[in-house]
Formats: sequence, C-alpha cells, structure tokens
Amino acid sequence: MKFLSAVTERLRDGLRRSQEFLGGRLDEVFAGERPIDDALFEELEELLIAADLGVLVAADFKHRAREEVMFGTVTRAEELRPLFRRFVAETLAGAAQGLDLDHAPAVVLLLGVNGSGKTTTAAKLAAQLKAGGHDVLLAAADTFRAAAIEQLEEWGRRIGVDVIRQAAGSDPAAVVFDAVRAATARRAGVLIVDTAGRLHTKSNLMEELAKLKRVVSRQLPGAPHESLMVLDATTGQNGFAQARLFHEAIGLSGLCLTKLDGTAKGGIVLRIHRELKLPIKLVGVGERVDDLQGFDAEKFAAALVPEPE
Ligand SMILES: Nc1nc2c(ncn2[C@@H]2O[C@H](COP(=O)(O)OP(=O)(O)O)[C@@H](O)[C@H]2O)c(=O)[nH]1
Ligand SMILES: [Mg+2]
Repeated sequence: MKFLSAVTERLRDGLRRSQEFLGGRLDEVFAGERPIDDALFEELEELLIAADLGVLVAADFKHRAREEVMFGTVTRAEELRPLFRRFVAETLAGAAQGLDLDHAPAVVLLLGVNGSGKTTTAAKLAAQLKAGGHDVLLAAADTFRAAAIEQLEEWGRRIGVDVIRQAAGSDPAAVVFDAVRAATARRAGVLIVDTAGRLHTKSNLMEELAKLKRVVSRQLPGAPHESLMVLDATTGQNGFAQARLFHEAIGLSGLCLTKLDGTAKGGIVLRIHRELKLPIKLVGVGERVDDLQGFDAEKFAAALVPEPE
C-alpha cells in the first residue's frame, strides 16, 4: 500500500500542469454560487475542448451533467467537480490493461515518432521487468542513426540488460530477426524492440515498421505480443492524429503515454481512448527509470481533478 500511494503521488505531481490548466478554470466554472444555466454548460464544453479532451468527450460530459441537474442529483455548480472526476474515471475505466507478457519470449515493439520517448521507455520497461525477475533483452532496431543505437547501448549498460545491435544503416528487420533468435536461444522472457521514428519519410517508415512486424510474426508465431505506440502527451491533438495513423498502418495493441509530467493537456488521454478505443498500458511521468507505471483510471482521475484544497 505504501508503494502504491507513493506512485499515486508521483502521478499527481506529474499531472500538476494539467491540473493547473484544467483545475484553475474548472474552479471558475464550478464556483458554488453560480447558477447552473446554459451559459455554464457552454463554458464548460469550451473549456474541456481547450483542454484537449475532444468534442465527443466534452459533449458526453455536458450531456451527463445536464442529466444529473435534470434529475436533481446535482443542484449546485460546485457539485459538478466531483461529478467530473467520476466521469473521467468512468470514461477511462476500460482503458487500463497490463502488458501481455505470458509468452517465451514475449516480444514488445515500441513504435512512435522521433522524440516521443521510445528509447527511454524501452530502458525503463527493461529495468522494471528485470527488477521484477524477468530475463530481458533489448533490440536496437532504430538503425537510422548511429547515435540512436549508442543511446540504447548506454541505457543497457546502466541497467544491466544486453542489447542486440547491428551497424548503423542496417535493415531493422534483420536486427529484430537476430534479436528474436537470441531471445529464443537464451530463453529470455521478454524482448523489447526500440524502433525508428523519423517523420520526414512517413510512408517509408510505416512500410518499414509493418515489415518488421511481419518478419517477427513469421519467425515467432503469435508475436509481436505487444505493438505499443509511445506517444508524447505534450503534443496534444497532433499526438492523437499520429496515434490514428500508426494504428491504421500497423495495428497497435495499446499505448504508452509519455511526458504526462510536462503537459498542460493530460486531457488528451480521454480523447484517445474514447475515439481510438485503445488500451493505455503504460504512462511515463518523468525521465528516471522508475518514472514508468501502469495506468489506473481512478488514480488518473484523482490526479487530473483533485479535491479542492
Ligand atoms: N519529462 C519526461 N521526459 C521524457 C519522458 N519520456 C521520455 N522523455 C524524454 O524525452 C526525450 C526523448 O526521448 P527518447 O527516448 O530519446 O525518444 P525517442 O526518439 O522516441 O526514442 C528524452 O530527453 C527523454 O528523457 C517522460 O515520461 N517524461
Ligand atoms: Mg530513440
């Protein structure tokens, strides 16, 4: 329990900027003495859209709030705040899912655009799984730049996890082929694959990633067991568009939302789940190895919409 509450606190700290943005303005809309009228509902809807929750989620909440007012279960504006917190938790209730690692080896692909946090997430995940007793291997399939391979190798040294690599410029599918073979031979539990995310050749990237996925599944039936898109939460609506693109081109099993500690728009989480119906398997709340955690809808709602002090 102690461990869990520490984790909640970090998520709360992490979401501080989102909280300030959303919370501060919610306080105005939800001020106790304010009459609940159409003007309030309009303002509320605009605020939720500005906080990147998306038009569908904003409309859902407006509808829900109107209903509660109509039924008399909400009579004062300030009661909308706990209602909103409950709504966030309920909207995301189906989003939390653990990783599917029950395979030998389980293959986890990390996908996403440059800078979203793939390499860092690969390292954090490897370190945490290792600490949990898993035998982990990393694959440096971002072969586009030598620096990308070195970055993963540096992490590998720090956390004590082997990295399968080839020379810069080699075929990522060949690296992954090698890595799957190594993981199988060593009876490793989990193989985590870091991939490239360059954007300027978008269709080539999608082809390359789709090929990588095909190669893995031919080599190891049922794999990859996870195709996770690593998404920088600070990119808001743009991140949403990227997630849709990757999902359509490659087929995702879930999302890892990074940099929740640096965004004023953590509300994007609701839009992504509502519209793409993808599970959220991991969240990143900082740059340290232990700043990666599973997603918990209740904790997320409590962190995004805290009780007034
Ligand atoms: N604040 C914060 N920074 C992060 C998080 N995840 C990654 N980063 C930083 O984002 C930058 C890009 O990360 P990197 O893993 O290299 O991205 P990649 O290009 O997708 O591999 C690095 O400076 C990371 O330290 C996170 O959850 N929070
Ligand atoms: Mg990288």
